[in-house]
Amino acid sequence: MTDAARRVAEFDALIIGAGFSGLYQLYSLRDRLGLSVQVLEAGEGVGGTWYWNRYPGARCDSESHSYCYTFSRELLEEWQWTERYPGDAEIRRYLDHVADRFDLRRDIRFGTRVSSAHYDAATNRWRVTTDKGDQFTAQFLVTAVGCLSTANVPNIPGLEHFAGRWFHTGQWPHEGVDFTGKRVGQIGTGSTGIQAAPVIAETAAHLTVFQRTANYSVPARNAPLTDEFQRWAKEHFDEVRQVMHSTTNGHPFAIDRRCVFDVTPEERAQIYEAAWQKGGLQFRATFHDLLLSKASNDTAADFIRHKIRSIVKDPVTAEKLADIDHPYAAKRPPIDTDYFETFNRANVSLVDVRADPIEAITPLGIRTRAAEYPLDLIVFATGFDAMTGPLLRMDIRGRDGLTLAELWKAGPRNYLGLQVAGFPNLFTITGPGSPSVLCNMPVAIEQHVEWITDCIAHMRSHGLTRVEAETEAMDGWVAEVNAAANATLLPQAHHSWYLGANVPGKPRVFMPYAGGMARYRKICTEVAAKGYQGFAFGS
Ligand code: N01
Repeated sequence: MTDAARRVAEFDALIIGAGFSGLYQLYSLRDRLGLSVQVLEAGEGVGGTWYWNRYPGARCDSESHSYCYTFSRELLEEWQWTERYPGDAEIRRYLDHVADRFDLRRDIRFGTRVSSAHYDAATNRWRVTTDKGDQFTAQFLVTAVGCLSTANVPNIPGLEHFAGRWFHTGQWPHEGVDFTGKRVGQIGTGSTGIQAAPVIAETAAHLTVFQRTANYSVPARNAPLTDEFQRWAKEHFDEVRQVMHSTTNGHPFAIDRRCVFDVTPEERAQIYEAAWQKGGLQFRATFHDLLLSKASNDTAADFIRHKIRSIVKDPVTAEKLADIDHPYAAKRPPIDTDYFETFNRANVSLVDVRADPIEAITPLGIRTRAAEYPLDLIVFATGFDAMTGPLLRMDIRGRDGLTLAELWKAGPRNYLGLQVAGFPNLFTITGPGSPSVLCNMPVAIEQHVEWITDCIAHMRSHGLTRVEAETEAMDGWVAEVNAAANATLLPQAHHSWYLGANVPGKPRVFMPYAGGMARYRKICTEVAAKGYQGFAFGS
């Protein structure tokens, strides 16, 4: 093949990303519909988020028997998870197995980052360009880029002069990092930092955790899965899936119907204690109204603060950790293995950078207003330019050259989180405006992939070549997304990444759809049943 021939390759569909979403979308479009499909993936392997996030302690907060595909009975039968929560390496093994089992790799081009995607109305095709200058065209373009894949390294003056090494947790070196005997500074105490700190502390000479916002956390209680549970999960998978499809968050447990003040204070304390002992995100499911009523939420928040004070021996450190300024679960609630216990170690200290802000990174370490902390390594557990970041870092242009960046400059706008008016035949898996990050991700991903696949099948069987969200439907959905968030306590965490508040200059808009996965699924199904109401087709 000549260079010229190799450089413009034509497909029915292009998919950007080979994580959970991209793999299933490839399988669905290629093996169910018979389309010619190419996946473009920046990494050198499959896994998406899990390809990059290899930081110490990386583990999923969804329980393993629910953190998987459900579309294939054979796959469910043959795969065996080993722990209550899957670690990052086990998830990569799972996705490698899926890629091999369904022979997906032959249609994935690795080491290829998409830099631009432009819609050409004359041909009704997307023209996609990569960082290597290769070009592809396709009728359909599906972004499977993940919600948390654009690392956010804060712009702290002096980083370039730091004499030690630094890492962002979301771009962790594949060979690992040896902390032995090192003075380590960790910035960030979100889900990632809370997982990483206990593991780093095991080998580091000293770990200094720089905390800007104190955070709730509940023990994960991770453990190997017993044979009995593994058998049960396989035998009862239909029931488990039924629960996952009927709840707000797509997890395999129901949310209790009782409200906080339906029970006595003694019963409530017992319920919280039982959930604390059981561990995991179920803590959030103890009462129906935890995210609806501030007074109700306060009871859970107080319970956790009390736990923090009882675990952490130094009262000054305990107070800094328990001084939490937002409702419980209004930010994504972390779960942990010995996070608060870690602060009882002699080699771990906590710096409250809200009281004593970081001013600079020096060649020696981190300098706050009041002190300088000499360090060999800095770990940025500082999160992501979430949801919109992975889309906007590509130059996406729709009809008449309209850029996605321009359309979204005041915040994301789309219909059902799936399509944007002005961008025909572009589908965004788990895009902003869909439940995605508020949900057990594989549940949200399967629903989106299947909806997109059905929509394309509908088009092909009706001789339609173009689908596009209508502007009115898009505006209505943006209002719906705002209303759903405002009906909860979620927007009360003013510094949350759900609101884009962690990235300077990003519009403060609540991005995911907070109306619940089950409700969202119903809306999407009804829209399709009504002839794809709110979408315009062309041929
Ligand atoms: O990121 P985060 P994350 N100076 O944005 C702090 C998913 N996840 O990577 O809160 C000082 O939550 C920031 O402080 P503040 C999950 O959905 C899943 O931890 O902005 N500090 C915060 O403490 C999760 O929610 C799993 O004041 C700075 C931290 O850095 C999402 O990923 C595991 C700072 C960032 O917390 C993101 O979690 C892990 C600065 N300049 C993550 N900038 C599993 O299920 C930021 N911070 C496995």
